[in-house]
Amino acid sequence: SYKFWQTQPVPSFDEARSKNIADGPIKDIDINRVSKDPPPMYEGFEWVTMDLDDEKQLQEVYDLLSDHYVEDNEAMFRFNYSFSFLNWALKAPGWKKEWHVGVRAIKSQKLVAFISGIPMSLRVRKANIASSEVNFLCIHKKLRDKRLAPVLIKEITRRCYLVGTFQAIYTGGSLLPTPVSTCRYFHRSLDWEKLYELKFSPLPHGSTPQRQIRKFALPDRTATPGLRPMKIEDVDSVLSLLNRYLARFDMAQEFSAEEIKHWLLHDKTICPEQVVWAYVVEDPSTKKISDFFSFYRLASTAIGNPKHKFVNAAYLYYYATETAFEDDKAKLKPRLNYLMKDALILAKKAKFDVFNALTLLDNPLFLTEQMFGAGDGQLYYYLYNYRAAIIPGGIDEQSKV
Ligand code: YNC
Ligand code: MG
Repeated sequence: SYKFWQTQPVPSFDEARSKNIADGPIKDIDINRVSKDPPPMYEGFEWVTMDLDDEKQLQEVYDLLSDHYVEDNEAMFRFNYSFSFLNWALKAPGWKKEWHVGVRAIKSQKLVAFISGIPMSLRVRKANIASSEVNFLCIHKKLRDKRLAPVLIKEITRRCYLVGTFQAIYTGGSLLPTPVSTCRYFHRSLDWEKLYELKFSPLPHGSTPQRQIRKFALPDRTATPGLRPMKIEDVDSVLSLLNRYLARFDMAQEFSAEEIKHWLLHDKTICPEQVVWAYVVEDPSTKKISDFFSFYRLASTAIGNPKHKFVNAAYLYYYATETAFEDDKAKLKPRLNYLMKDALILAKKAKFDVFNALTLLDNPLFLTEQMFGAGDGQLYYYLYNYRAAIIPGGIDEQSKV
């Protein structure tokens, strides 16, 4: 199997298991030899470049994804990336129209498949890699299992190569050759009763609904002194804090000020519906920013649920704290627990049903204490045309906790 992936510049499972892997590109790309034309499309279908500045076309991508994008294994929930979310995620600084690739049925002009990339500066250990972050690969349910996905992947690859981007990062819930890292999803109930009605949360044997509701109850007010919503004036402080914090990890995005502003500050002109929430902790006397955290909104459709249409989920996003650099390492864990409890309180106030987090960054230091439970979903991280020794993901970390 892996008939397609076998042919691609990615490490095989065997290769990835070997020791002494030297990080670096797998193959050199000569731009002059990259085809100027897309591969042939199946009869009756055509390639299109989506113009996501056109609301109608963004709506078409939304419609495709809302009916056909990622579902859980039992087909109970399907991601419902909002129009605002897509406008935010697909039009990040430096975005290129050419990396928003669609397939239309020629006759009806209906959009039936999509794949996207956005440019990003990725660091793997000491190497900085100009990459494309590939996401939102989606094929209409009626066109599944026809080997269209490899054609879409080849086309986005060609369009990346053409402009000198020879590496990519992507994530997914299915195992392919070969993850550079693996994380597990954790979930923290905010509205236990609704999650129970959605069959997202079980009633543990021997417990009662009342007891579960009480268990996940949260205070009304946050506790961290100096905590307030992030403002545009905080961008440079947050940029410095986050880039220093992320330097502690083997793989991370490298942010510019423009990217911090885009990814962390809610902008009504881009997102009519709020997608991202960010808070900073400011010392009242020195005015220095000592910590920040953020989360974003990604709802899921509750497929066929008679009572609820959506699960309103908050996902922990970037955060950082100066305690990570202090000599007294023991300060990091209590500080993170303090901050994350406040994040939960704010997410609850913003009417989220559940707060999700992965096992990456320093998350294993607070997941259990803040009553997150392990989900059944794994998230695999992949690099395209880049070989890298495996980065111990949070899963290994978590099993030690
Ligand atoms: C997947 N998610 O293994 P083999 S995540 C990569 N990522 O190939 P067919 C995938 N490859 O095994 P279907 C993949 N899913 O024979 C499947 N594949 O080598 C591989 N679902 O193709 C698969 N979105 O067309 C197999 O399958 C081949 O009709 C089979 O289509 C797949 O966005 C899919 O989960 C996922 O819409 C489109 O099932 C479809 O099933 C679907 O016969 C629901 O394809 C939505 C969904 C995926 C979300 C995501 C990241 C995508 C990354 C793609 C790889 C990018 C590489 C980097 C390129 C740029 C390089 C530079 C520079
Ligand atoms: Mg197909």
